[in-house]
Amino acid sequence: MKTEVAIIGAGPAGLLLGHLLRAEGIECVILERASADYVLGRIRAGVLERTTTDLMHRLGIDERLKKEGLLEEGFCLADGERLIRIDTLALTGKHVTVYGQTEVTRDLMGAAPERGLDIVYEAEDVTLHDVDSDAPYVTYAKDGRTHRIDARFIAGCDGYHGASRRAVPASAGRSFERVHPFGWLGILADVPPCHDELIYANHANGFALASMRSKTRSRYYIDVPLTERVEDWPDERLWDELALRLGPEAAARITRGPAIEKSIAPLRSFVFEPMRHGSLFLAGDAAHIVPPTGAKGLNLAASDVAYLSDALIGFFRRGCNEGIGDYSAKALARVWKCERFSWALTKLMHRFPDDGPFERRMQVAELDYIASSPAAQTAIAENYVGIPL
Ligand code: RFL
Ligand code: PHB
Repeated sequence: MKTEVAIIGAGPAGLLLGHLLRAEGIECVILERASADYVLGRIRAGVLERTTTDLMHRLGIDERLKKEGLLEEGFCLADGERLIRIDTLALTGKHVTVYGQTEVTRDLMGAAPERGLDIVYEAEDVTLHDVDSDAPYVTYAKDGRTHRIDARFIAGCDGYHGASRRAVPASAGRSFERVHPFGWLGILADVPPCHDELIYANHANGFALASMRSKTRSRYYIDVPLTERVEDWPDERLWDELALRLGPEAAARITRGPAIEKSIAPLRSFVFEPMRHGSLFLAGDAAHIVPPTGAKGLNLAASDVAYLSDALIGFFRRGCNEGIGDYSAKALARVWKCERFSWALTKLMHRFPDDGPFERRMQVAELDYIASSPAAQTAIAENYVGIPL
């Protein structure tokens, strides 16, 4: 089989890219290792920047997002005692939208057949070949046979553990990485949220986040050492800890309920440079990971894909090579700024094992400064709603 762009991975990056290319009549096929149900079963991001909702709008796949997404005008930082509100709408003129990654994925998958976007699920042993050349190809196994797809370009949208990044020769790329010494234990429950805006809390016991998926479904997190297991945290223990860490105001409004999902996600900061090698492009988690503090992961995947689709549309529709050449530098400039923000917010809101009383005083002083300074609040707000493309 022959196509113009072979896309590896049907997460948000691959699905968005596929739709943006199909909207311009560019041929593409998505190869996904997992089943559609498995992809939809992953509970991940919850907060969408305007850049991401604008892409869904441009595609005309935002009917449910407009109806069910919750527009958030601000969020809170908590320091164990008080809530410090960051009024993102007043400070930047922009909202973020609470709408789960699962729902974004469901909408993009649902619209694929009518838009001629082919997705091959359960494609095993996806292998990239000749990415240095102008005629790369991908092989994969399905239904007991090996298949081959020839393409002009390959888009590696297969996440941190995917095959695409590994197809770049070691001498041609460089990784920057920090693995953080804790994970986020998340609980999803069908109970109303304790607050109508998100709360990121730094308490003596550690970090907590109160988030939501809708007015009747809540998502909460605490940080835990990587040695802990989900079984160590029966629901009641987790609700008690959340109530303590989020502070008295939020605790008074927490509704407890049984977990629909509970899992621990490790925290990592990671960037791979460059994001293009020959005919292979990397986008989303395949090229970079941010810790979830600040909600940038899915949104970065969307901004990469906005740049990449422009580059590919320029190439196929106008014969222009410029976007292809610029993609990596353009995407990385935004990636590093978002890495910085996610890292700074992680440092501010978590207790690191090596931190002593000095580092603690630094956190208290910074939170105090943020509480009193519109300039500091604006700097946080403009990063939170998403820096411009
Ligand atoms: P994905 O979503 O990992 O999709 C990659 C897809 O590729 C498939 N794949 C392969 N397919 C074929 N062959 C192979 N060899 C393959 N290897 C893998 C996988 O099955 C998968 O379907 O990457 P993508 O598209 O780049 O999207 C990135 C986002 O999923 C990720 O950044 C966010 O979920 C991060 N994130 C958050 N981001 C936000 O913007 N806002 C948030 O509020 C937010 N909260 C979170 C998060 C991530 C979390 N976890 C679990 C890491 C909260 C959590 C807890
Ligand atoms: C979520 O709702 O899952 C969520 C929200 C904000 C974050 C991370 C995760 O920073």
